[in-house]
Amino acid sequence: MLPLVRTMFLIPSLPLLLLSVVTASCSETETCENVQKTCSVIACGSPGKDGRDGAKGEKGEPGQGLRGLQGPPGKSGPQGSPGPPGLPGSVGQKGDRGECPGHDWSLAASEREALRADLERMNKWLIFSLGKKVGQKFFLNSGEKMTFDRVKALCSQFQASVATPRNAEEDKAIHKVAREEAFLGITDEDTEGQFVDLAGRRLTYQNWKNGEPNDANSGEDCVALQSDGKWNDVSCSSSLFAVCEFPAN
Ligand code: MAN
Ligand code: CA
Ligand code: CA
Repeated sequence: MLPLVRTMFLIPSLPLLLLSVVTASCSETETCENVQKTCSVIACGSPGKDGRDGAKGEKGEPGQGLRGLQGPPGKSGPQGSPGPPGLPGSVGQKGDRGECPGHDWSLAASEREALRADLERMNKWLIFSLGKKVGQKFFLNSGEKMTFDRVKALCSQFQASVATPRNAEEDKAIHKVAREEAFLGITDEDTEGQFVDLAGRRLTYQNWKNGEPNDANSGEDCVALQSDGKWNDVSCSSSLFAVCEFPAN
């Protein structure tokens, strides 16, 4: 190749001249020959400018080195929107009595007597229309039929107890108030066949119908005062009128 370049050098056209300048400058070196074997366009001589960057390579495989330490926790996020309102709280205690400065709340004796008389009259109306008073007891019928457990709960809700006759007079009064069948505050739930009041005391008075109590179907531990005025043991899950007894003066 070198003799060819020398021959071409004799013909002085510009491209050839350039090529020959390039080739001549390295013509005696082995390096240049090696370069020309691998890249025919490379011009020998002083190194050319850096080429443009190549296309971006494919993403590499994940590294094999040890995992770094966990970084510190990130900043807390923005505050969330407020939740729905909570359930209402329980009713608070009764407040102190209010004061009315300058007002005299004391009643004259005649006013107190008028009030007492009013209350007594109204109490009579109440007993006349709703219930029956015997001695220190006032019997009232709620007018609803329910199971024995519910009668107990209803009476205690009003600081009363399930009607429990201690004598014939109370028994008659409950019978009047009951209208139809009503539960009495008497059971043999604890010991079969042994009827006691709800405080567990022995009965002072009984008014069983003939043949009762019979614990029919082995499931009668409560007592009903029937329409005929007699007692019958019945299932506590029967639905009967609720008659409560209230302390009265
Ligand atoms: C009949 C009698 C009673 C019993 C009731 C139950 O009237 O056996 O003793 O309590 O049935 O429904
Ligand atoms: Ca029984
Ligand atoms: Ca019975």
